[in-house]
Amino acid sequence: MTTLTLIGAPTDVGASVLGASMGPDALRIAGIARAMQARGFDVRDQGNLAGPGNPQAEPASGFRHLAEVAAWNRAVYEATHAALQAGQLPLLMGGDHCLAIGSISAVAQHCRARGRRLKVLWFDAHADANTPESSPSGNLHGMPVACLLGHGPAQLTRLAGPEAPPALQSGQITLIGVRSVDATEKRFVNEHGIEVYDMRTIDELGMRAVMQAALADVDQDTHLHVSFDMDCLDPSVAPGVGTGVRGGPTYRETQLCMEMLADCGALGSADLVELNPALDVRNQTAELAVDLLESLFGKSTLMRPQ
Ligand code: EXY
Ligand code: MN
Ligand code: MN
Ligand code: MN
Repeated sequence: MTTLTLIGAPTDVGASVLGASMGPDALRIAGIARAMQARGFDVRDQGNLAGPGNPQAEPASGFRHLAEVAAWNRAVYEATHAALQAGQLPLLMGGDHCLAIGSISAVAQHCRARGRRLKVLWFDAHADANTPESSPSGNLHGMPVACLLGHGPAQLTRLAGPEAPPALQSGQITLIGVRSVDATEKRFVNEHGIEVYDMRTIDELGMRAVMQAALADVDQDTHLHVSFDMDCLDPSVAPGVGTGVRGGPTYRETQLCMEMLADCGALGSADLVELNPALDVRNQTAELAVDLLESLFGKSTLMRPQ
């Protein structure tokens, strides 16, 4: 039986809208542990990591809260790496999306040491590909993709050690659901040749074809990491997020993504981030997140032929 480790990272230091710090407890209240047990996992909720509070400071030298973001990411890196080393499947409960720097750096280091191929699927309304030079806000939750590709401050690009290479090469990450991209991010994404299935592509091709293309190079030797920003969904179904953007995938389109990910059988780790209970209505976005995670971990309506 696989052990699924829940790691809570209750912080919003990477964002300017407050509230994502309450995400882990909202997921617990929505029954994440029971739902994952019902999927056949031995579930261990490690509780919440500890880290600095949110100073609510103005950006300095292009960043808001760099020291605090680095401290949280070090904690996330250590907890994620320890879970993987113990043969467990880590599920990071954010928290804002800056925390994926820590989780994915740990997954990358683990895969590198084992010679395993890593592929990251990044579900998001945003590209999260700003650098400190290009960011309009200084918010580090708008920069994790660039940091993981080696563009950013050393405190965040070298979590695996001073000599470690960038966590990812650009061919290892695919962005899905994107519809709010700064001009500078557009340039970064194009120059790095990052694979992006934006909302226009989803509209034109349909979610099934998009997911087939995104998963085309995933095989049984691939460690698949899913980094799921709740603002990927249309805000009409997921109101509990800090930076919602209209025109996102529907409930059913997102369920189809999760079901196709489960079918591919390569999932090794995941992040569920940007859930903001302060902006939610009766915890419905947390309940939706648990619903989607159930599908990601193999719940389907009917038995399906393999
Ligand atoms: N691109 C904007 C910025 O860098 O400030 C907005 C980023 C929002 C990021 C959210 C979590 O995905
Ligand atoms: Mn994001
Ligand atoms: Mn986002
Ligand atoms: Mn580069």
